[in-house]
Amino acid sequence: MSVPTGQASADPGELTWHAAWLPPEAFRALGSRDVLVHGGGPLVDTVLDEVTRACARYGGRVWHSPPWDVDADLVLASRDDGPVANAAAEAARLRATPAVDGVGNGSLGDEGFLLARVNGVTVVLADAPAGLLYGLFHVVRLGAAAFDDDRPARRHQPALARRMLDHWDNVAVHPVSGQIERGYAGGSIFWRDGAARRDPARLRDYGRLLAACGVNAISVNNVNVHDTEARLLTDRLDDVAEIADVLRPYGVRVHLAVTFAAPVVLGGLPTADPLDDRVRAWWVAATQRVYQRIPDFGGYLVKADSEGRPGPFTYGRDHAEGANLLADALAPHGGVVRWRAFVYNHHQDWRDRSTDRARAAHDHFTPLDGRFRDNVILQVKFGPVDFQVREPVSPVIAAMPATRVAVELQVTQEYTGQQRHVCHLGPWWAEVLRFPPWGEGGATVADVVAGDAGGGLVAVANVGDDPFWTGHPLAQANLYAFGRLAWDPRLDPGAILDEWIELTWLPTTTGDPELVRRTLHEIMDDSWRTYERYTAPLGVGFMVRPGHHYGPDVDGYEYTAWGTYHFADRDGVGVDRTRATGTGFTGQYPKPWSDVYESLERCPDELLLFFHHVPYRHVLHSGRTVIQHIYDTHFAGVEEVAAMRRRWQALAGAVAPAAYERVAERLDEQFRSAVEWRDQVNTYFFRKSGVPDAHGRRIH
Ligand code: GCV
Repeated sequence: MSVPTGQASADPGELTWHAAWLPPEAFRALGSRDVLVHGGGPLVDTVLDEVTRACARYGGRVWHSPPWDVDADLVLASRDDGPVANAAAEAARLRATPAVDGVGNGSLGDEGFLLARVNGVTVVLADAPAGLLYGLFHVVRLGAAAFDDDRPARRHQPALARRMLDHWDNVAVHPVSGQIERGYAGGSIFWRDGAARRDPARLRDYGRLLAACGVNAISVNNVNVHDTEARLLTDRLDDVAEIADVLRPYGVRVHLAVTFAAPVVLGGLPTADPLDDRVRAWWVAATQRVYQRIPDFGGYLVKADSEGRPGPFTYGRDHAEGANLLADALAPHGGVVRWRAFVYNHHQDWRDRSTDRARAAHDHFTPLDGRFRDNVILQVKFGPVDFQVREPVSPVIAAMPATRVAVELQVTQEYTGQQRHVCHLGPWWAEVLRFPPWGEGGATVADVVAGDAGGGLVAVANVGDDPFWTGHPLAQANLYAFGRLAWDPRLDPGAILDEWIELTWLPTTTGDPELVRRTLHEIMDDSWRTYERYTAPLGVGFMVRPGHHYGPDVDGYEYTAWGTYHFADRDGVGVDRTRATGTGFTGQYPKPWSDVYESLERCPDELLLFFHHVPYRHVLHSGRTVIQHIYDTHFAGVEEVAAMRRRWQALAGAVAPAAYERVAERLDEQFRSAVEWRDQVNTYFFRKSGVPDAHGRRIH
């Protein structure tokens, strides 16, 4: 098997995409060493292939057969692979003794590995092939440091067992949502114009990127399952199997988004009622066929009774009955059903102030806690509304102790600049994952979704067929950060960004690596907060243009059926979600947050307008009034984007011209858009409130 390395090329017929975070140069340290690989099976073959290619390029040597006691610099050994490999692993272990002793006891799990360096040998031991693959990529991340000083043995195991990307890719171009719903990086890498793309080289390279950041599952089609995509479950299953075959060597399991109406639209049944025997039999048979074709198929992903999708409500059934129908069909094969909790009324009357979209998931799902089968994962968006740049953590995460819950993030930047703006989301996700739903010192969001008992972390993917994978080259870092945080939510987002920079912007691609690193940090570290500053203020959200969701439109959704988000009038702004006078949403949180959010005094500034309707002259903890905060942050946000642009310009000549130009062009657009946001938001609130800017700056 040969693995492409994704280089941009002027030569037609050559690979035409950039290498993202695994250019050949990233393997230099490893590839110039003597390496021993022990173990068998497709994933170990992948390890061997990676090592072989790196060594061919950089002058190292590889062994994959006896003698086991060869004098290698790096030993990658599987402990579970029969007596021969065990003998090899034992030799490796002995070489690393005493470092491995003690730490090496007990299982390393399906994906864990142990790394040590003793007496000039770096040793990676794993109990399962996937562990060896992740161990290999860890060594790549360490670069030359993996071969420096002795290193005490350390166990590396993922905190979250399930680390998944959902592609909202359509097989057929949809008249409204296009080839990828909320896709900002060109076409799909899986599908084009109604057909499978059959581009295994690119897919394999993608699988490699995913494995190298820790992602182990993927769904290959949009949760809004249209007619063509529905058939992936039946007569177009071969298309899915081909993708699974390519991604399998990188430990990535394929899932499918399915329509709840499949028995009707595909099976010709008169109903999709989950309690109807014919419907049950249809799902059992369809699922059997899937597993015959794809034995390690991951399972189904379902968006039901949500934004017009079919679901159990049509038949007077609840979501536990709906999810369990699919769970029963999947259970004999070890599959899971990922059932989305994104259920809300999108036919609201804006005049009715009691309807609150933020409440909906909790209202619908918490009464069902304990009724879902074990192989149901309830997939909950991280916030109660919809992937805004700032939201509180969804109360559902803390309210379903008897249900396996997964948290869903949005790597694709639908509401965070659509990959035209730099908005590095690692710091935001780290904050969400570390949030303690039951109060400081208690379990965190990451704890809820961790391990086999948890549903893990899921994100909507941001990749397309763009040469830079993600449209904006710097948006790659969001995908990388997602994978790394899903592996270990305690990682420091700044350190993750460093990893990405070191793996991606290698010395061979720049004349001045230190300048590049410093500049990327200066541009990216705080870019999420910068984006927040020049867009919707203080947690209020959704001031975007309806439909495509790009650019400002303060009242865009205010009087629509989709929900009302700021209630601004001449006196004040914000949504009253208190129990005392509002929608009662604060009551969905456990203490202390139900009290913190209820209280005008204790509510954190950044979420104030999510929970409270306040006068413009309300004074924040920061000491500023709400209206002055709006003005100040919008002026500051634009200044920050101007600084980003200047900083990037200093890299002209220091990075590859294609990447330089792409980022420069996007920063120009980000600046234009930030000015538009600033002027529309400031003008809107100046006109509503009549309160002048304390600093006398120009507001139109
Ligand atoms: C796939 C938001 C997006 C929709 C998306 C939906 C979802 O509303 O705008 O495009 O649909 O979320 O998460 O299902």
